[in-house]
Amino acid sequence: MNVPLAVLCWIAISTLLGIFFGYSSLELTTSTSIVALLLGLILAGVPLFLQRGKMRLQAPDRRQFVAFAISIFFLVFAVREFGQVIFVAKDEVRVISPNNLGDICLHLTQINYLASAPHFWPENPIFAFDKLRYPIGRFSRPETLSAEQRRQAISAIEEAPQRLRAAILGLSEEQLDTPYRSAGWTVRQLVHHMPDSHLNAYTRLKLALTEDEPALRGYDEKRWAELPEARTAPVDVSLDLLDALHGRWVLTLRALKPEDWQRKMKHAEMGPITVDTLIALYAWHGRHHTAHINGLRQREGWL
Ligand code: NI
Repeated sequence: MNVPLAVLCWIAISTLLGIFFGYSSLELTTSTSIVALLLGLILAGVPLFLQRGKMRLQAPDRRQFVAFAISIFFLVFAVREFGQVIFVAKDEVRVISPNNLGDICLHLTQINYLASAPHFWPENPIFAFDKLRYPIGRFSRPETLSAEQRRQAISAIEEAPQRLRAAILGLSEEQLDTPYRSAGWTVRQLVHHMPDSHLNAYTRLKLALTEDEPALRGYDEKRWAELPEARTAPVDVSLDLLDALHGRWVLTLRALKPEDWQRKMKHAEMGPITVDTLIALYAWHGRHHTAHINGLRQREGWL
């Protein structure tokens, strides 16, 4: 490994560590930046250090000397130019003209976002579209749940039908046929999607409890939601279906033995999952779609 390669590795490793710190709870601060630079230096320097016996320093020939002198000249020039367009004023990094350096302003903004809240998603307003689509955040997958987390997940599943009823209470037929976001499902499609999805979830639970690591068959939820009855049927049909289904589902869950929670199944998209992961997913799923409707009501002032 030669010196220029080691310097490139130092920059790359330090950058990756900086990004890691930025996303972690440690955050990107002056001290974590210094740690990232030092760790990068050590990791990139180790191969050089190990090779030190094999390396022999030779006096540079004339051509190497000229190349070295040109590099130093260019470096001084570049640092001076950058120093003029990028400067620090009152603890803030500023750029003289946003048009000067192409997308350097964008990169500085992104570094700023990484270094100081709000982070990239979902708090950052740049990602408002994601906020509409994932109002309670994306599902984060647990492998196991504590007894308390299971209790909460089962309660969420138990309450889901009445929360959905409350979310659409008093909406007119026209309001029910309004998409919750542009190019998204209508409220009616969301309501009919809930039993579509949860009937599959209930079946999956039963399969996991009665078979050895069953392979779960996926289904095309988008096409289910586009079938004629899913776009037009009265919402009460699905609300009643959901009441009965969740009643039976919760009875099943409350009767599970401790060892049942770790029974496995092979999910089409998620790979092998446990019963714990399954109930966490559907506790999230009910809240996720109900929040779509509540968010629409709030934005449209249908309160
Ligand atoms: Ni869904």
